[in-house]
Amino acid sequence: MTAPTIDATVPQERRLVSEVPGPASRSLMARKLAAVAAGVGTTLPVFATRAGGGIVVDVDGNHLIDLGSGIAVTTVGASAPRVVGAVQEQAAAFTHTCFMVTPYEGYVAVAEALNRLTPGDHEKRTALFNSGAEAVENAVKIARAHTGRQAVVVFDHAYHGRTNLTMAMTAKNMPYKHGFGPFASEVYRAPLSYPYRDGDTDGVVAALRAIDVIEKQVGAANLAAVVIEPIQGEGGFIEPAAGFLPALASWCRDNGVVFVADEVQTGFARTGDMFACNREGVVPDLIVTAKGIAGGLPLSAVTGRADVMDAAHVGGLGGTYGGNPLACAAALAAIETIEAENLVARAREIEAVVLDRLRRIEARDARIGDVRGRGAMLAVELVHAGTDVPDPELAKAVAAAAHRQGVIVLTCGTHGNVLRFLPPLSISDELLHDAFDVLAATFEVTR
Ligand code: PLZ
Repeated sequence: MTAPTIDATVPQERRLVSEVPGPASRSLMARKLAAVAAGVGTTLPVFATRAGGGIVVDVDGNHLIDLGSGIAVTTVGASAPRVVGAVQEQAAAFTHTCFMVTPYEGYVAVAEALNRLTPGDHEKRTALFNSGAEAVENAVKIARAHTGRQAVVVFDHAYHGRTNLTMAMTAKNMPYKHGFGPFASEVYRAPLSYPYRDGDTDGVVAALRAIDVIEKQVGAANLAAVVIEPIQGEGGFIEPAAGFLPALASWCRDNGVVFVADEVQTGFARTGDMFACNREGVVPDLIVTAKGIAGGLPLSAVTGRADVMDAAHVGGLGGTYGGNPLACAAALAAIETIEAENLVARAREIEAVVLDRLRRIEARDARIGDVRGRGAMLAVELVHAGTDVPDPELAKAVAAAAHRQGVIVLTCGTHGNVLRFLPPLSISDELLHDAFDVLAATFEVTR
C-alpha cells in the first residue's frame, strides 16, 4: 500500500532530550495546578507543543510515540495535511454563522457523507452536535420521540459520557459519577457479553441472558432504545462474542425498540471496518459518531433511519455550535483521507503487527489474562499471575514506565486493569515496533 501522508515537519521518530516530564512540562504543570480545576485530570504530566502523524512533541523537545490518538480522535494522524488545509481555508472564509440561523453547505455535505458511509442502504438522515455525550443524549431524545416510550437500556461496563443523562448511562462510578447525582431516571442496565470473564463464546446465549433481564425488568412496551458500544471502549475494550449484537438488534426490531450503536470510539476505520457494526452485518436504527469523525475538531453526529430521525418536531434538535463550519470542513477532509489512503485496510495491518507483538509478550508473561480487540483498537487485560483477579496497579506501572520512555499509552476498564492501544492509522510500522520494544522491556522490568 502507498505510504500514508504525514506531516513531514514532525520527524517520525521517538526522541528523548530530557527526562519525561522535563523541566518545561513540570513548570507548566505547576501553573495548571494553580489555575485549572482539580477535577480535570491528566494522564501524562507532559505538555504538548506540536504533533504530526504518530508523534507528539512536548515543550521540552521530547518526541513521544502516540498510541492513544487523544483517545481515538486523531485517527487520520495528528495534524493530517488535508484536515489542516481544510480548516485553514474555512477559518479564512467564515468561522460561524450557526446552522440554525443561516445554514452552509459543509453541514449538509457531512450529513450526506455519513448517510452514505454508515451501515445499511436505507434512507437516512443526520443531525450534528459537538461531543459524543451530546450526540448520545440526542439519540435518546430521537428514540423517545419516535417510540413514545421512555426507558433506555444500557450494558454493564458501558461508557456513554459525562453529562447528566449519559452519566446515568455510564456504568463506572469512579471517576465519572461519584458525588454527581441525582442521575436521570428510566435508564436500566443489562448484562453484557464478556467472553474472557463470562466464558460464553456463543453470543446468542449471552444475548438471551440480556433480553431476559430486559423483558422481566423493563418490558419491551416501555422501552424506547437499547444503546450499546459494539466494542466497549472505556469499559475495557470488551468485544462481545459473535452473535451477541445481531441477536440484540433483531430482538429490538421485533419489539419496535430503537437499536442505537454508540460508535463514538469504534467508528471511522478504527476497528478495521468503517464502523464496528459492519463486521457482523448489524444495521443499527441509529448510529452515534464523534471522535475520529473530524481529525481533532469537536464534532459528533446521530445518523439513522429517516423515519426515526424525522420523528423529532421541527426545531426540536440543535445547539449553537452543532456542526460548526470548521468542524465540518475537518470532517470532510478526514473522511476523504480515510477513503483516499484506505485507512480501513491500514487498521487491519496495524492489528496484525500489534497483535503479534502482544501475543509474544503474553507467551512470556502470566500476568496478561487476555489479548483482544480489532484493527487499531487493541488491548491487554492484566491480572495477578495464575488468577483472573484484575491488576490495576500493574497497568498503571507499565503505562507510567512507557510514558517515561516516550510512549503514550492509555489504560481503561471498569477495574482500570486494561492497557489499550489506539495508534493513529497514519503511524509507521517502524514507530509501532519501537513502541512495542519499549512495552516488552517494560513488562520484563516490572516482573
Ligand atoms: N461514547 C463510546 O468512548 C468518550 C472519554 C474520556 P465525549 N470516551 C472518552 C473521558 O474520560 O471523558 C465516549 C465514548 C463512547 C461516548 C463518549 C463521550 O464522548 O466526546 O467525551 O462527550
